[in-house]
Amino acid sequence: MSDFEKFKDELKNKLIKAKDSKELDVIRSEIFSKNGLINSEFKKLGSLSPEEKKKVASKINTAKQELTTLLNEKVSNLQSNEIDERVKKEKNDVTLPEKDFKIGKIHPVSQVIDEISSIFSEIGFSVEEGPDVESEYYNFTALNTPENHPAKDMHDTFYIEENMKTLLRTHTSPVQVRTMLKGKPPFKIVAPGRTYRSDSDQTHTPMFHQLEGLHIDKNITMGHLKGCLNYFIKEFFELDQIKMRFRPSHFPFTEPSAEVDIGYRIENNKIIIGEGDKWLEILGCGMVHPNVLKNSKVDPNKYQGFAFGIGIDRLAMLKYGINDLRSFFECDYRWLNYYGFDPLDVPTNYRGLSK
Ligand code: 2U9
Repeated sequence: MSDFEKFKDELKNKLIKAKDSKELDVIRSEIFSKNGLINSEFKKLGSLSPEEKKKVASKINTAKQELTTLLNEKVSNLQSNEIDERVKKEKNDVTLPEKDFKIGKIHPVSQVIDEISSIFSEIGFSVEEGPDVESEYYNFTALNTPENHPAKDMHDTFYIEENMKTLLRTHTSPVQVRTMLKGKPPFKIVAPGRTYRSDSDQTHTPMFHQLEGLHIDKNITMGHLKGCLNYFIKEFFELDQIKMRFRPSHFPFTEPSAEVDIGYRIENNKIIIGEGDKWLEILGCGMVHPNVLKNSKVDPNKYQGFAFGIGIDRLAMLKYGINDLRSFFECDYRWLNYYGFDPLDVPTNYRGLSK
């Protein structure tokens, strides 16, 4: 056996025994580099006769072919072994419980709904809920809204059916009507939830949140309404004193109706609530219209009361310094991490609402 044959067999054995791609790289160089087996053998051809040259060159080419095939097989075997090893090592059992636990955050809108519900529960209001998909009757007719009222227009209301009998509620007021129809006075409730209007710009989103209140009993007056809202605003902004004013307004479901403004001023680019000579509108209210009481099977000669409506999203922006309404609905985890609240800190008036 020639030296060439011996060296070739040696390299074949090495290839068979190679355990990883590093060993293969060394062997590849012993075969194919400038001074490797194949090139060294080709260099010797110059000193041979033409016939011998042909014979030996053919032998070298056959050996080159054999070694190339063996090397390629080995590369592909080792690669699939390495992949199998990695899969075994890095295997992830998705059914196992999460170890690296990240605590979720409460959205500022949910936090503010909880805060306001807690404030009103302190003075005897309970929380009622109702469906988002409502009938035209509970959303408009029962609330004394005339047939030609602009709010009923297709451009403002999302109708679910062509006949305009089913819609996405434009306010939470149907909840109060439903509550009165299924019970007997007195009523002292708040109704938080999602509401919908066909409106979308910098300060309006097609879905927004409201919290409405209703207090019906014998001898309830505007004085009770004023006291109740003054208490609410002070508690909500966590202040001892608040400057507030009632401005006459109009809603079909209340008479008289008013909008409530609170005083504020700007100091070092920051808004200071409760004092100052600027006014900010924060809610609407009024004494429930006798027609609404009649439609809710409550006798307006025996009972009367007040109602109010609060836009939650705007209030949340104001209290927590959030300046883009649309960020509420973008589901950006980093935003929620920054503006969200700890799920274990349930707001109560005793402990401080937003501590
Ligand atoms: C019943 C009777 C009366 C609820 C009221 C308002 C005034 C009001 C707005 C506040 C901001 C809507 O989100 S907002 O744009 N709401 O101004 N809401 S009185 O009156 C009712 C509700 C139910 C049975």
